[in-house]
Amino acid sequence: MQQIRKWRQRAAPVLAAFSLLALTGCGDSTSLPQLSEAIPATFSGDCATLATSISGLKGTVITGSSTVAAGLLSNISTPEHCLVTGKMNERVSPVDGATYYIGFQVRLPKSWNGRFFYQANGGTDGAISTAAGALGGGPITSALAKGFAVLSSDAGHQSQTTPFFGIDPQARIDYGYNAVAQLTPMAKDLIKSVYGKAPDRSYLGGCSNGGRHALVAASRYGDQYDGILGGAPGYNLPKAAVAQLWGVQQYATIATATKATDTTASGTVVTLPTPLPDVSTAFTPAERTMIASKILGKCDSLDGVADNWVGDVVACQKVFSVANDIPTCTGGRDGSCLTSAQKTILTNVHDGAKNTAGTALYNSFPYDTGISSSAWASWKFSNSTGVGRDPGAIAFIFSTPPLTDTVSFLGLPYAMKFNFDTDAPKIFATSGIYTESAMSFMTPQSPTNLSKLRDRGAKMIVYHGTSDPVFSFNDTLSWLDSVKAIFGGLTDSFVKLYPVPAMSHCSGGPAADQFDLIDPLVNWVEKGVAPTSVVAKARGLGTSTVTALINTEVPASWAADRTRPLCPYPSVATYNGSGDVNLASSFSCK
Ligand SMILES: [Ca+2]
Repeated sequence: MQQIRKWRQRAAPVLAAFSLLALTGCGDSTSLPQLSEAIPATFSGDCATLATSISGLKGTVITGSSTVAAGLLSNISTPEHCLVTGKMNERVSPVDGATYYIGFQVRLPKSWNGRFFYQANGGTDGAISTAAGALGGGPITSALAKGFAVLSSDAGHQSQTTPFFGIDPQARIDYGYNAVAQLTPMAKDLIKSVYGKAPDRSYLGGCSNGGRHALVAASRYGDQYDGILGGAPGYNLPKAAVAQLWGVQQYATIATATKATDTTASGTVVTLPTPLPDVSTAFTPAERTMIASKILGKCDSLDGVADNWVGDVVACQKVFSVANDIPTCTGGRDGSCLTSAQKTILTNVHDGAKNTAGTALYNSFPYDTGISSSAWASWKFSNSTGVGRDPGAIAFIFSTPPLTDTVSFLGLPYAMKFNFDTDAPKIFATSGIYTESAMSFMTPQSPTNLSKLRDRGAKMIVYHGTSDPVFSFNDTLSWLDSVKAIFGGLTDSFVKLYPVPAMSHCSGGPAADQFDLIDPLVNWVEKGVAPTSVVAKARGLGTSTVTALINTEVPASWAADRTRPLCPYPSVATYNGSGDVNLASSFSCK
C-alpha cells in the first residue's frame, strides 16, 4: 500500500512532464503534429506562355516552356504536363574560368495533386535527368505519374561525365547541398505562379547520390520538406569512394591478367609505363555465382523456407563463414572453389576498408546473394577504376586540395597508387579557398538536426538493397543507429528503413525490386498512417514488353513476377509455414 501511495505521489509530476513533451512535439508519435492532406489544383492555360509569364524568381532565368502530351516518359505512363526549363545563379568561376549555373527543369501536370517532388539525381550529377520523378527500385510508377510537380537539376555544374568541376569550390558546395537550398524555394514560387498556390506538401527523393541528397536535405532543410524518400543513401560518399579504391588494391593482389592501357576523360587511350593489374579477373562470374550459392545454402532457410531467396540478411551474417562454407581450391580455379588468397580478399572487402593502422575508412559489407549480379562486378572492378567515377571523384571533388591536371589523369594508376594513410585523410581536409571538406559538404549534419523535420510532423522512408556493392547496407544500419542514439524509441515515429534483400545498387540483382514507397510515405505524412509491409514484385522475363523494365537476374527458379513483403527494419519477411512461396501473402513481417 505504501508503494502505491508513493507511485501516486510521483505520478502527477510525471504526467505533467509528459504533457509538456507532447506540447513541444518531443513526445511519442501521437503528439507529433499531423500535416494536412494536399489539395489538388489544375493548370488550364497554355504551357508555352509560362516562359514569359513566370518572372521575379530570384537569380533565375526561365529558358523555355512547352506542352508535353500524355505518354511514356522514362518508360512510365505519364499525364499531359508543362515542361519549364531554366537556370539559376549563372557565374564565371574565378578558379577555373568555366561558366557554371544550376540548371533545372520542372514538369507540371495539368491536373496537379497539390504536391512538389524534388527529384534528387545520382552519380556526380552534372546533367538534368528527365524530371519524371523516378522513385527507385525497378521502375513501376513515378511521381509525375501520380500528379506531383517534379523538379530535376544538374546540381550546379554541366559536366556529367567528368569530375573536374570539383576544382571550383562553389561547384563542390552546390553539388553537396547548396543546389537543393537554392532550388527549393525557387521551385515552390514557380509552382505558385503556375497553379495560383504553392505546393501544400513537399517531398524529396532519390537513390544513390540522390539518397545522399535525401539524407542531407533531411538534416539541413527539414523545415522545407514534409516527406523524404532516400534510396541506397551514399551519405558517406567520400568514404565509400575511398573504400572502392581500397578494393582495387585488394583485387590487384589476386588478378590474373594485366592492362597495358588506360583512357583519359577525353577518351585518349594512353599506354601505361608499366602494365597494371586487370582487377576484373579477381573473381570470375562463375566464382561469384558459386559464392552466392554457398551463401544461399547456408542462409536460405533462416526465413522459414528454402525458396532460393535469403530474407533474413542480418541473421545470415552470423552463420555464413567464408572459411568454412566456401571450398578452397586444391587444383586450378575452375569456378567451384576459391584460392586461399581469394578467400582472404573476399573477407577483407566485406570486413571493410582500413588504413595500415587498422582504422576503418568505411563500413563493412554484408555477405549477400547479389554478389552474383553484374552490378557487383561493375561497381567493384569498373567504376572503381574509371576517370568519371571513384578515382576522379576523389582526386577532384573530395580531396582538398584537388588535383589540377585534368588532361592526363587516369583512373587505374590513381587507384593503384592511392595511399590510405596519407591520401585518404584529404576527404576531411580544408585548405585556402576550399573552406569546407568533402565530409562536410557531402554528408548530413548531425542526426540531432533531424529534430526540425520530426517536430513538424515530417517523415522519412529509407530503402536499401542488401547486396549494394558500393554504398553498404551496413552503413545505412549505422546511420539508423546514430539516429536511434538521439531519438531512441521515438525514431520509429518518423523514420522507417526498408531493406530490400538481394537488391543491388538501387535496383537489379536476384531480387523482387519493384515497389512503390511514395504512397506509404504520403499516407504517413498526410494521414498519419504509419507504413507497415510493402509488396515488392520481381520483374523477370515476360513481365513486361519493355526490355528496360526486365530484370534478367531474377532467378529462373522463381515465378517471374514473384512478390515479397518489404518489411520495416528490424522485422523480416518470414514464411507463414504454408502457401505459395512465390506470393508475398505467404510471408509475414516478424
Ligand atoms: Ca528463404
